[in-house]
Amino acid sequence: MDDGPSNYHIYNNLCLNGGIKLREGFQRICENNIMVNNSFHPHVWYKNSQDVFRNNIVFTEYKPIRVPTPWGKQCDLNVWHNPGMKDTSPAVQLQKQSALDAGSIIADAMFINQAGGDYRVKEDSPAIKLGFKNFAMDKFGVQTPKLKSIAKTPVLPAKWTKPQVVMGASAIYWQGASVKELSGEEFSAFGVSKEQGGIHLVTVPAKSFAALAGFQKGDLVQTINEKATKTTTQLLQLTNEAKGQPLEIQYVRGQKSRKMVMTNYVYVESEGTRSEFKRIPLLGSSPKLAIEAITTAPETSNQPVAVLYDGKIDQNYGPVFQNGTKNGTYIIDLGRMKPIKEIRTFSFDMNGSRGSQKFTVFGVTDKNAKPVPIAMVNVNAREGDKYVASKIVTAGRKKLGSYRWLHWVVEPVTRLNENTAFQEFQIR
Ligand SMILES: [Ca+2]
Repeated sequence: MDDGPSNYHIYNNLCLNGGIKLREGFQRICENNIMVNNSFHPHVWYKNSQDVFRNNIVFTEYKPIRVPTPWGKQCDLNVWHNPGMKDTSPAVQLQKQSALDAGSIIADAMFINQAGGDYRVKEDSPAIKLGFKNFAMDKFGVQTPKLKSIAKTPVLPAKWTKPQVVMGASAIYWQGASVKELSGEEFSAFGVSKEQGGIHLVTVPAKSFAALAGFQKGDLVQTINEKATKTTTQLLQLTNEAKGQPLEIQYVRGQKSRKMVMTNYVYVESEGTRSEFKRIPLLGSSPKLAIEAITTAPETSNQPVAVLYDGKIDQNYGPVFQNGTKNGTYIIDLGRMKPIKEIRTFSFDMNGSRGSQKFTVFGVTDKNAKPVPIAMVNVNAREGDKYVASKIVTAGRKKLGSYRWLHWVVEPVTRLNENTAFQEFQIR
């Protein structure tokens, strides 16, 4: 609802991929709706708008734009659907967003038959306990038989196969170590204040860049080049911003602050462009390692995988994972173990939205070996960018490692959970 609509009652809607947006206005009651693969979008509300948002089921965090907290008269008793979750937990992130939602929860909403389009919830659903009421799934749209006969049937959205709520489900890697932000009681466990914070190195595998620099499991990285690393995003960004210059790192081990200088590390450069790449051009055939084959899991659509190593950048989808697919994986086979110095990835901003890149590259030495995390890439296409390029390198211009296979594990990059239109993978 755009531009000032007031006094509406919005209820019993099943939104297939779309969310519900309420722009500025007064006295709207939005309740008992389901926003599949999407959420609530309050935009530029007035203070004291008296709006109500309750007993809804959302699939992601809220998507607000400039709404003063607390949000309206009531924002509460909503369920953030997290498929497969056994228990329920308070929707802390929603509470942070609205400064309300004290009774809202994260839980599996227990839909009766999501794949078949029946989004009624089972009797023992936690949504019912909060006051959600099932509504008919066959009374939508036009009602007369004549109109029904010519009405189109909507396409049901792909079912989300993985929980979308970040609860330690998807790992974050830095220099081969898996890392985690501190929360709750962990601050005092490390002997640091909430203001200082830090990133916990949860595992530090032998021979990883983190281990080679001297880090150990349980270390807490607090600053890089004198800037705080309170979030994993900051940790990765500050590493990339150093562009190969030494990283002066302050960290905590055994409740004592320590320092080290890291010179051999992995970082990512990126470039968005309207036409030609200036800093990250396509490699010619000579420095490039030959790709023997690419397979994907699950299957991709639109174009064959061979376009990912034909040396060209198309204005097309490429072999793309279906909307909503998380952790789609491109598996690159180099034929045999080869030393790798650099990994380049190119994408096209198809429909002005699929150029952004969000993926982790893993190296695999043999069929039974565990994939080794090499680097995480997170680049947003800017307005007007036609293409995006990223480059994974080491600061010492040494090798990233020796591997036979590389796995590009990708995540959706748009609000509608669309995946990147990858155009070319290059390795040398
Ligand atoms: Ca290509």
